[in-house]
Order: sequence, then C-alpha cells, then structure tokens
Amino acid sequence: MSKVIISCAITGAVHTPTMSPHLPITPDQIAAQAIEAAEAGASVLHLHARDPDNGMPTPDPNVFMQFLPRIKQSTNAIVNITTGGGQGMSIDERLAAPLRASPELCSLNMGSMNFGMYPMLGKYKSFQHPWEAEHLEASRDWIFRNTFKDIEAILERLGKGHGTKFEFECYDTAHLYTLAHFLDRKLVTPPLFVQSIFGILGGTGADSENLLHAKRIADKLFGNEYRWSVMAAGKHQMPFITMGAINGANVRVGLEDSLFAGKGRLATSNAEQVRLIRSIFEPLSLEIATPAEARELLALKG
Ligand code: KMH
Ligand code: ZN
Repeated sequence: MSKVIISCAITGAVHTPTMSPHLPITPDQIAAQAIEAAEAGASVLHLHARDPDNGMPTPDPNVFMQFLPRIKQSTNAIVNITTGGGQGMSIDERLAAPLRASPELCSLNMGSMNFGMYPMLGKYKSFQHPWEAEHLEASRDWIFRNTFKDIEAILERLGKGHGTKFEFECYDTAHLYTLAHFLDRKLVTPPLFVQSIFGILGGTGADSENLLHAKRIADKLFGNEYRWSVMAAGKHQMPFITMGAINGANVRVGLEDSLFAGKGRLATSNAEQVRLIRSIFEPLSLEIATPAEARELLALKG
C-alpha cells in the first residue's frame, strides 16, 4: 500500500472563535499551529487567513503573507492555499492570496452548493464577536458559488499561470463527473488529487456506503490517474478518515474540519489531531508520506 499523505487544514472559514479557544486566529497562531502540525507528520498544510482582531475569515493577501513565509522557512511541508475562501468573498478575492503566493497546491471546489453552517448557531448561548452569529445565520441563504466559469478561471489563472496543482474538493459524486469533464478537456493534468468530503449539510452525508461509492466512481472515471483523499466534518472526522485510509485513501485532519479530538473533548491544537490519526495508523501498519514523498505522489512543481 502506498504511504498516506496527511493534510492538515489549520483554521478554515467555518468555525468561529467562540467555538474553541484553540482555533488559530492571528498570523502568529496560524504559523505556530501549522509548523507544529508539520512537525507532527502533516505533509500538506491547507491554509485560510483570519482578521487578527476578531477572527473573521479574510481574503487579504497581506494577512496571508504574515504567516506563509514563516511556515515556508520552518517546514518542508507543502503549502495548500484555499481558493474557496469564505462566505461573501468574490472569486477575485478568493484568488488574491494564491496569485500572490503562487503555491504548489490550492483547493478547488468542484461545484456550487448550499453549505450548512447554521446548525451550529443553536449550540451557543452567546458569541464573543457580533459577526459570528451573523455569519452562521447568513449561511442559511448563502450559495457557495463555484460555477463552471469560476472553476475554469481558477484553472487558467492559477493552474496554467502558476503551475499550481489542486486539491479537488468533491462534496458529491456529481463533482467527480465535473472533474472528469475538465480532464476530458485537458484543463487538468493527472495525477489528480481528489478530496472526497462527507458530512457537510448540503453535500454527501457521512455514511460508509457513500465513501465506497465515491471510490468506485473515482476509480471508474480516473483509473490510476488520481490520488484519493478523504475528509469528514465534525464527529465524523476520525472514523471516516480511518475508513478512507483502510480503503487506500490519503487523509485530511485539522480544526477547519473538526474542533474535537475525542467525544466532547476539544482538540488543543491541529498537531493533536495529526498525532491522533498517526496513533490509529500505527497498529494498522499504515505509513505516512514525508513532504518529499507527497510532492512526488502528487507531481507538484516543488
Ligand atoms: N471547508 C471544507 C469543507 C476550501 O477551502 O476551498 C473544504 C475546504 C474548501 O477546505
Ligand atoms: Zn479550506
């Protein structure tokens, strides 16, 4: 079995500061947690930025540039910058930091969809910052926009323009077919890094049948021209990525996807989740890929 690439999604744009005191917000916190996650064994670091004053997701490239060089200097990990950004961001805003930093890898979301953050609203009596409740409430009426034209623009400007490769975010088997369409048109080049995502309200649910179905369809569409990875939201994170790894997938952990490291127990850092999945891998004889091995497996520009 091929070695497992562990990606770690450090902070994202879904969770808010009230939900966990361990969610990294400032550039110092994001850099420190990313470096610690890499030291723990993550070979890919998926990064979003936040306004250092209130923790709100921001597309500002100047904020990204306060932590990206530090991470580059201190680790050999692959930097993967979001192009999904966060609620309310335009495609130009979502592309600003990736175009500035020209990373080896970026996320690329393969379809438009509802994205259910609002169930979290009911879980908190009060929030540290007014934007948090507004952000969750606004998600009831938000369409996570990723039209064919948007996808093409990202492939053109980042892929062709910068040699950046992509973590293709697939929330449904429909998104695998969209990716196959772009493969047919030769707008993407194998090996494709396909991230199957489960448990987001608006996307495919976290049922094991769906995991195996996603693999079956990806095998059918891409043969051996893809590297598969699995992530799942909230309480589904660890069980689902373990099932994925047993079935030959790479995995993604991180506080973007789940704030927890056990039932009702907040993860104190991203690195804790990396160590947790490694402790599950060990008795299963699953070995992890170094950043150099991950670069080779994904055929990155380096
Ligand atoms: N938030 C995740 C479900 C992105 O940043 O482009 C997927 C993600 C999207 O990481
Ligand atoms: Zn993300």
